[in-house]
Amino acid sequence: MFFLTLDLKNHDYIQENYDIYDLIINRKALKKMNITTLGEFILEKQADFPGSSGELSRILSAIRLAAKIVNQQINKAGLAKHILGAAGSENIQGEQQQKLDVFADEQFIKAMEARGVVCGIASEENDDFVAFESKNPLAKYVVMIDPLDGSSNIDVNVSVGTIFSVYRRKSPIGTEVELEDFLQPGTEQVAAGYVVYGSSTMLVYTTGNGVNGFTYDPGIGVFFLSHPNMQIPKDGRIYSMNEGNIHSSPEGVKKYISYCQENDAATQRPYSGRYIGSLVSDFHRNMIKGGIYIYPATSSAPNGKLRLLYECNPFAFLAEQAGGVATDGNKRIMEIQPTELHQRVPFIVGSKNMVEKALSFGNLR
Ligand code: AHM
Ligand code: MG
Repeated sequence: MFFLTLDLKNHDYIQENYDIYDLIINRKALKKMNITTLGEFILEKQADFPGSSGELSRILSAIRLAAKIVNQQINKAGLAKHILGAAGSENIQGEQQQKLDVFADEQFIKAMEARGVVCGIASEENDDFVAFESKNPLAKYVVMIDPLDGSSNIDVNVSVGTIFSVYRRKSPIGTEVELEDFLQPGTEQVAAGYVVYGSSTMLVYTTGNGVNGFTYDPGIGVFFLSHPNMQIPKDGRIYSMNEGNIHSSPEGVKKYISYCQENDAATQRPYSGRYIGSLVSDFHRNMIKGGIYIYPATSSAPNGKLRLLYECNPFAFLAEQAGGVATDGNKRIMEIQPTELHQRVPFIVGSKNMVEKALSFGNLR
């Protein structure tokens, strides 16, 4: 039995008892209340494409499932490390404790493989892509994933995230996937999204028709549509960069950051500096409030730090779908032809007018 407390009028909580079966058969009631679950939303969108095979829907469902499992583990990370695992490296069941990024990687890969809907997956955690001897030899999609971005933040109880994107394979269906299936420019993405494990857990994704965000209710294990048709404000007052790198950043970045810090009442400067150091959280905040995120080339990371395939392309797709801009300083991120799986690029993403202003200083990379 699950206890769901939904206010039928305000979407606030009131005392109502549902079990999961009630929740399923009461879809019509939820619709009347204007409440949509992620599962319903995926199916509704699939119905917009008559004749669709449903594979993409099943990929999104697999991501949803793995995200719930990862979310549950992240929420008890402090317990596992400091309390349950205090006696040694084993947890209370006597199992070896795993690093959460390895755990997350396994969950997403398992969920994809089990559903037989993708023919391969490339993960930031692994040197090479994994080819599935698929249960479905006709599987036509590949997935790129950063299973737990910013995982060093877990030790200090700061939000982390999962980032994913989906492409159609290039090599013939029925054959084993090849590197070229993964080395596609971001313009070829079919879907992209992220999960932010924060003060609430949210899943935000696009399939190229806008961006929608869903908030997780842990009490009943369901994501609800909470942020329909997300748009990044065209202007913002937040800049987000690891300023410890400023002296080794390109001249254009130095000038733009100085511009952000100047006093100017007309443009409401200085802007606020906000850097969580957890890309998913920094991006998510800027999506909602408006802002710019910059990770430039630096002396210690001459091509930037962030990975084109697992981090920059999915966020570029989401940003553009929400009215924002993503560039490496010279070129639209999504038009870069990848040459290797773990390729890094300088990354500037966010509110359209802010990114364009940054570009106007030139020499950003
Ligand atoms: P990771 O993929 O190894 O977790 O690194 C990516 C993270 C991003 O979440 C974050 O924006 C960036 O690294 C922070 O880097 P830095 O500590 O150099 O500012
Ligand atoms: Mg990462």
